[in-house]
Parts: sequence; structure tokens; C-alpha cells
Amino acid sequence: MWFFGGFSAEALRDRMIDAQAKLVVTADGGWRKDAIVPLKAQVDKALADGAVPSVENVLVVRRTEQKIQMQPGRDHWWHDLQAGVSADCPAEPMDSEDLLFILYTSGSTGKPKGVVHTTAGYNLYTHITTQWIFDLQDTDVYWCTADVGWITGHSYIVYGPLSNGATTLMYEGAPRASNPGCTWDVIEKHGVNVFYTAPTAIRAFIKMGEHYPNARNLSSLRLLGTVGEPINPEAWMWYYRVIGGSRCPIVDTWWQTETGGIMVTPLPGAIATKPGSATRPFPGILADVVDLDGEPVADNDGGYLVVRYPWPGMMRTIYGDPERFRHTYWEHIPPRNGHYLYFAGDGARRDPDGYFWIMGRVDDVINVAGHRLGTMEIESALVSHPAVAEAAVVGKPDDLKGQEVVAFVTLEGSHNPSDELNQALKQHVVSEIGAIARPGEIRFTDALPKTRSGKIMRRLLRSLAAGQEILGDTSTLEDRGVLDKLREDA
Ligand code: 7RM
Repeated sequence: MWFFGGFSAEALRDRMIDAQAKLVVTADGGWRKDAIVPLKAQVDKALADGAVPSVENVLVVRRTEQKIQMQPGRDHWWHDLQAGVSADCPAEPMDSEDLLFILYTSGSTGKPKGVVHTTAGYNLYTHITTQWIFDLQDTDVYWCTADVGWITGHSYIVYGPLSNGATTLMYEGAPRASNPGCTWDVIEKHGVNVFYTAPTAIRAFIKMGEHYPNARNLSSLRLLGTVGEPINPEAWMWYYRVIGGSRCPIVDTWWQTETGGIMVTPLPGAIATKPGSATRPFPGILADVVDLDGEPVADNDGGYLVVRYPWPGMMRTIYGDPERFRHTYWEHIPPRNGHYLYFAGDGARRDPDGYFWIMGRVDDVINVAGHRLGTMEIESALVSHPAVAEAAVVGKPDDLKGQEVVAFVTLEGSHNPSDELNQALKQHVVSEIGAIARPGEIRFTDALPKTRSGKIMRRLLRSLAAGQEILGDTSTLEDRGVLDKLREDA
């Protein structure tokens, strides 16, 4: 089981219990921004009072060198154990379907799901997708900025690049406000050729200003990638122009923890891109957009994104809960003649060129007076206003219309909240999309609640907008302070 350093001790404990972990590998601490994350202390807290009886040993890597407690018999320093063993260490043969790892992903409500990946299929799929989509050359330096505890870090920092013998660059920690140009320094210093990041990071770069990348030599870049959310065309164009020097193709890659690897994506040089579209399914992937009966919808009509046939990297089950696996992914759309479709939980439409446009999670769709509105479309309209840095849109129950649109908006550095701007933004949405999408309410905020991988947690905003208590799992929140602040302002 893999686990990322930002989680609380409680979240760590729950996941170790669920996975029946026997051994924990951790470090004394980890660097993040200007601070040390006390990793070992968190592990101690999670294991306190024999809370996880399955854990027999804890292996500790020395990194930050601050003082920690070592429990004799249970805890071992990595460097001590390493000193006593031979450097010759043959690999353990594994069965192709042996469990490789469990990665927990938060469901839209309640208990996180332990997504199970296995040895051969996952490795094959991350190998081939890395090779074809990032067009890796022997001399390339490849940098994926993801947190290694996110599936993107697993598949496209570790397994895919390493099985290809690629040079993969890892950056420890997160860019900090005191050094806004550090991402571009890393590219310049190491001559990065392929750069893979998330729309949330791109929007943060835009907010900091193009002065920083413009002051560095980014000419080594050949290919850019994006993952994690639909990218608004505004951000796509900025990425293409400012970072890629209008020279590098952008691969917008759609996939999930559950799919193991990239599923819908351009192949650079072979598939023409359109800003905001992940383009077409990877070879061998039979993706489709269907209605709830499994019938393909007409071009440009919204529907559910599904996959019709298995692929090597697909998850095998939810650890310890095969019933939930079946129910979550295989039963929303009833099987026909014993043929099941994989239900991704995303809304999408396909244009007449066969290009896929991801509209966001189906749980996030807003229904105003019978009209289904994708959150992405309204957010993209808001972000196209020069004052707006980022926006998150949710539905709030409304007696008359069913739901009303509520928008949470962060502003570009030089703009301040005002009644005029509030009205102007509502009007802007009307002129971009139509009166049906007009937000009933706009709330200005300094930051939006996000997961460590940069996904906006709309479920929390939905509760806030409706004035309800926030229920369910919040352990994946990157910064709990953001939520507290939003509650105070409400
Ligand atoms: C890789 C990853 C999965 C969800 C997925 C989508 C959204 C990811 C894109 C995207 C539009 C993209 N795994 N998503 N990539 N939406 N365009 N290129 O993010 O398990 O953490 O999330 O992320 O909603 O279902 S994940």
C-alpha cells in the first residue's frame, strides 16, 4: 500500500487496518515548502496503543535528521539493515496477477476505496503508454511534477519511466511562494525535454505571472503534458505559448487511479490537438460515450464515459470489498448478453471528429430547471474573465429551479472583490453560455479546497453552499485551513 505524507495519523491508521499492513516504510521527515513534515511521528501516532496489530516492523529512512523516537524491536533504520546485506539481490519472481499495490482513492462519499493493481498488466500498460505518449528518446530528461503518492506519481514518475530505462526527474516537496520561479529553474538547470503537470499547477503559474518563465531558458522542452482535470482552453493556450514557446505539442491525458494508465490522449505528432480535448482513445482502448442503457449518444450530446473491453492496466478489485467494486464500476449501466461496460463516473461528449471532451464527474453535474450543466463549462467561462484566477461551481438546492448555480471564485493578484465585479462576472457567464447558467450567487475566496493532486473538492463546497454540515472523508484535503476559512466567511 502506498500512502502520501499529507494525510493525518487517523487516515493512515484506517488505511493500514484496511490493507492489513505488516511493514511500514517511512522516513524521519520529509521536506515540503520551507517545513519538515514529521512522517515518523505521524506513523507513531497511527500505531499508538497497538491500534494496528498487523504491523510488525517499521523501516525508517534517514532524510531530515531531526530527532525521532525509535521503538526497539519494531523500528529499524534503513541504513543499519542495509549495512549488513549483500549488494547482490535477485528479484523475486511474481505471478502476473500477484498484487502489486493498493492505492486508496476517496469515493465521492464515505470510506476511501483500496484500488488494487497487479504485477504484469499494470507494468505492461504503464510501460507502453509512457513510451508512446511521451515519445521518450534515449537522451531525454523527463519530469512529471505529480506527488508520488498520487497514481500519476506511481505510473508516470516511477513504474512507466523506469521500466523504459528513462531518466526521470523527481522534485521533493512543493514550489513555495518565496521562490515562484523554481519550476522553471529546474527545467533550465536539468535541460528537461518532456514536462507533465496538472491544470491546477498551470493556473497557479498563470496567477504568478509569465515574467518568471520568460526569464528562464526553456528551449530544451519538446513536449508538454497535462492530467488531473479538464484543462480550460485559456490555460491550454497559455501553457502552449508561454511554456512551450508555441513549439511543443500538448498531450492532454485522461485517466484514473482505477485505469492504471492513460486512456484518452493524443499521440504527439500523430493526432492533431484541440485545446480542452483529451482527443482520442489510446490504441486498443474502446472508450465510448453512452446513455444509461449503454447506447452510444449522438455526436456532441452529453453522456457517460465508458470502456467496452478490458485493458491490461485496469484495477482488479477494491481491496476486501468485491461487492463495492461491482456496484461502483459495473452496475450503473446494466450488462447486455453478459457484456459489462466499465463506468468511469465522468460525463463526456464526443465531437464529429471522434474527439472526447470530458465534462467532469457525473456527481458534479448541476440541474437548473431541467437543464444539465457541466461544472467545467461554467468554470471555464468564469476563468476566461481577466479578473478570475480560478473558479469552482456547485449546485445549491432551490425550490423553484431544482438547483441554483453557486460559484466560488479566486481573483488574480491585482483584482479585489466588489459588488460591481460580482455583477460583471454573472453577466460574463450569461454572455459566454446563456442565461440558464447565470450564477445565483458568487462567493469570493482566497483559495479553494483541493486534494493534494489539485482536484477541487466540490462535494465540500456543495455542503457549504447549502449551509449543511460537511460529512464524509476529508482526509485527502491538502490544506484544512482553506475549509475553515470558507466556513468563517459563509
Ligand atoms: C490521473 C488522475 C481521476 C479523475 C477522472 C477525471 C479527472 C483526470 C483528466 C481528467 C479531464 C483530463 N487520476 N481527470 N485527467 N478530466 N481531462 N485530462 O487524475 O483517480 O486522481 O482522478 O480525474 O474526472 O475521473 S485520479
